[in-house]
Amino acid sequence: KPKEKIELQHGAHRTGKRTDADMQTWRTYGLGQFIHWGAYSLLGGKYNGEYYNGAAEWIRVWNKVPNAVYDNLYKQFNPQQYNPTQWAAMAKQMGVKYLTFTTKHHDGFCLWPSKTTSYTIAGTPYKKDIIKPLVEAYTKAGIDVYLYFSVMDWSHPDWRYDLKTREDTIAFDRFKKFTKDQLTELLTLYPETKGLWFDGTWDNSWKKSGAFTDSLEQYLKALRPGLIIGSRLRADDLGNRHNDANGLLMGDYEQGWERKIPKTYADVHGNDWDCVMTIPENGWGYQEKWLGHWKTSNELIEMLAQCVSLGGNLVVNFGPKGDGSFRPEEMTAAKDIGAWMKINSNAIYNCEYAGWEKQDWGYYTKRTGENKYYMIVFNVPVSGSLKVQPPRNWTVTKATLLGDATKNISLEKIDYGGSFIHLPKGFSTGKPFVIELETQKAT
Ligand code: JFZ
Repeated sequence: KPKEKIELQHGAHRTGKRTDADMQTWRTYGLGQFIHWGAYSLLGGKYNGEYYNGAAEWIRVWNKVPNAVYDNLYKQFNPQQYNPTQWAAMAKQMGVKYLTFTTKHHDGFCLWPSKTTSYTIAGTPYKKDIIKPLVEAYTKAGIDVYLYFSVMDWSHPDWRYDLKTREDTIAFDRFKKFTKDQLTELLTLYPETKGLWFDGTWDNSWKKSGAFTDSLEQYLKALRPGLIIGSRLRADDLGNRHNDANGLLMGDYEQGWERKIPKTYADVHGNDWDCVMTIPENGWGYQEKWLGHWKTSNELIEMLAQCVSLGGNLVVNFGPKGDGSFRPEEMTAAKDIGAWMKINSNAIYNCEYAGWEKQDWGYYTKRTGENKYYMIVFNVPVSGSLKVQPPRNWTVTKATLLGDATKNISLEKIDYGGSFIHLPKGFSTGKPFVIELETQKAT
């Protein structure tokens, strides 16, 4: 943050959070699903018999698949197992409230029948639009849909990484129009879209286009009032991204929490935010072999608890195979998370940062607009007693185990307005569990 305010024409246009109904809904989600699907899914991180452990959607660049080979892959895209109704049912069972889906990744392949290029789903043996039935199925299941869109486009002759010559500028102007046309198509074809998730906006060409990024955002929001766009779209007059030169967020929520989670509430700087997370270490698109560590369901549930406890949402990524089916590990994660959510989702949906002193047993969340607090417990102390220390003048009046209200959880008042929650002897669920606290504030 600079000492003196820098005059910007294309900086943040708002201080603080959005307060409208659409953004309030976004805050209640808690859990989301990301899906990366495209031509790269056909390779599954493998080329010429060799596996590689980078992000599978980057294989064209990182594993040096010849462009002529990669750019023709889509002619084999024919996902006979693609069943959007089933996808939505799986997501619903898992308990997700929003989906972000790749309409076009860095390779430029469009999963909708765009009129702006021939590099689309219409040119595949499958032919049919992928996006429309997906948006419809998820919307019908009560899950909000957000569209991922990569600005960077390896397939387009006018894409530039930087603008060094007059020719670059002329080409990139054409590219801007192409981008705007594609986005117009998406919002027109899929009017249920709640927001756009931008990516591939880190290059100098885009950073030098602050005025355009600003006008594009305003145009899209006028086209679809209430539209939600994170901080990865714009650049300010000076090429700053996410936060403008005055340290203010440009966008409706902070989009920089990628595969990492804030540790404290101070880390989120008062912004709305979500964290997008892969199950394997760094793979978004389908990888035939998960090399390295991949997260267990309990790890993912802990990440969910941590995110919601700090006022954010967790978005878990899935990378379906080229044929449209999900790998068993992902189906298991979805099932486990869903089973947990079935009992404990009161501590996730419509919950926010609680503001109570963090304890070592796990994470607090608080139901928005109510005096209900939740303890999401991951580590039971050897003593079997969980300490709760509300701020001054608050008291806990009742503690109940979610999923089994008959379990004898006793509440003992201790010094400084705190309490101990005593668990029954030998209590263990083998899973994280949640204790709901009813509380009162002395007046
Ligand atoms: C981007 C993509 O390159 C990747 O393929 C995937 O789609 C992911 C969701 O987004 O990767 C990024 C983007 C930004 C950061 C890191 C990886 N970042 O800001 O640290």
